[in-house]
Amino acid sequence: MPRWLWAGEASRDRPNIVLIMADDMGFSDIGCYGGEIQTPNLDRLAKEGVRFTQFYNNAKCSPTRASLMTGLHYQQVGAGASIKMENCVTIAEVLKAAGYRTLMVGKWHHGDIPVERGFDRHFGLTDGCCNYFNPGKRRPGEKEPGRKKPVRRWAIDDKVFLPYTPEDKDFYTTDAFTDHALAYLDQYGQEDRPFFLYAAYTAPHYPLHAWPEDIARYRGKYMVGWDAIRQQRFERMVKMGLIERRWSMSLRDPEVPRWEEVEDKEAWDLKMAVYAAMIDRMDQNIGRILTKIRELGKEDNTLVLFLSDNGGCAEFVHTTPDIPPGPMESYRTVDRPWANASNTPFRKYKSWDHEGGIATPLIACWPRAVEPGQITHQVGHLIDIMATCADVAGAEYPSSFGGNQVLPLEGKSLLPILQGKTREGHKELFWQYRNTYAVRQGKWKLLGVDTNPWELYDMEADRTELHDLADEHPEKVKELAALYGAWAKRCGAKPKPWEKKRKKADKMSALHPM
Ligand SMILES: [Ca+2]
Repeated sequence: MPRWLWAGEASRDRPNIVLIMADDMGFSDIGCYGGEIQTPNLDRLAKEGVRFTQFYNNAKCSPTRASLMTGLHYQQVGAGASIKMENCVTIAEVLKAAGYRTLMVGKWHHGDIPVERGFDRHFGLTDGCCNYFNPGKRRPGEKEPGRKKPVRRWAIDDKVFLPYTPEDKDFYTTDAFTDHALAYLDQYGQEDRPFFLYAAYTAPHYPLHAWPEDIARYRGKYMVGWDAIRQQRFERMVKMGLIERRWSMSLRDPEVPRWEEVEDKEAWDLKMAVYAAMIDRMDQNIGRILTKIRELGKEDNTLVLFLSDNGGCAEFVHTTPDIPPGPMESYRTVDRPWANASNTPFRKYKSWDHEGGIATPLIACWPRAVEPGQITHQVGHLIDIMATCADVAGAEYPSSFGGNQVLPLEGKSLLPILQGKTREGHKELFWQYRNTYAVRQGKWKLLGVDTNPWELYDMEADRTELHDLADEHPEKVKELAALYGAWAKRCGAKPKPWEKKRKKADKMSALHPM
């Protein structure tokens, strides 16, 4: 007897939806994806729900958020802190029209603000990143907050702050976002209608900021070094059934030294300890949300989704090179060696369309409807989240909204997968971010970077993208390249100088086959 008894009863007993996103978190950071970071709350969600092993994002903060919110490709709607999304509706607009209470905390990263795009309430950052302890101006008696940009935009409902300086001396974004989420649930959680809560944490995006007690729990744990951490994660992932041993783990990034050769090991240990503490703290806060939902008596019919917006980040942004990571006055990144470990077993990072950039954990838990303890290898993409939310809510995805045309939905509902069935997946999936671009069709993935020759990978045999088969399958390269070109044209992946070079490079390689 299937447990998803709501079928046909959508209008009477629609689920609450809680969508939680981490920022710049690697594929294997959390415990239930092989990480050594303690994430008991996410691990419990995984145990009681389904883990996806081939779920994809858009490799970068705002492109991911645009697709996530709209079910479209970000190139169709626009993405960026100063860009207003067009030709689309948001999940909040669709669910609000269907009678949901729509709530958001955390990072938005679009040019409009959440309450203009279907959310009843919002507290958080509308920009790309900020100081965790004080996103605003220096407060009396305190040091200057570390920062990259002078001002970060923030919003509380319809009020915009440039910047937001919290009064609370114990302010920390991850905690504050959750405090507001819990206040919203206290206020609206018992209404006679379902709620949609979008909690977009900024953790563990730089700067590396965490509470001392959380850092202390990881200090020294990373003295084993990144080579050992990568190997340990790989072994755990194989054992969990998330990856296959026959895909060799990617080699250490060639720009990263062997741990044995590293000086300042304690400084490197501190970096990863702070990063781990940020994820640990996020998990503690996710626990607070889950507890609140249980207290409201709504756990059974609440769909919780958790994912990351892009892979681990290798960027080097140290505006305070003399201040160690952790406190408010510092501004540091975790850097390439540890990002390489975060993305175990994959290659590359945030901003790349290799698996290290676009593969994310996705956990879905819904006690009433989802069989516990599943792992699925079915392929999905964040354009599917809108379709899934509309599907479970019995909500209509409109063809126009507020007098504006809305582009047809690109995503497909994940509900069959949640029900343990095989879904008819996407024929192809596409990515493009700046000078990196890719298409996946079944087991094949075609990948381009700048004007380098196309790379072709068999994802069934080689998910870690170590064996380029482009020379062995020129027809497949040609077919997928044509599909990519048609998609880029249809969706407005804008021509860039590198695209002209790409065409020229293809022409040259056709003339001069290697
Ligand atoms: Ca991000």
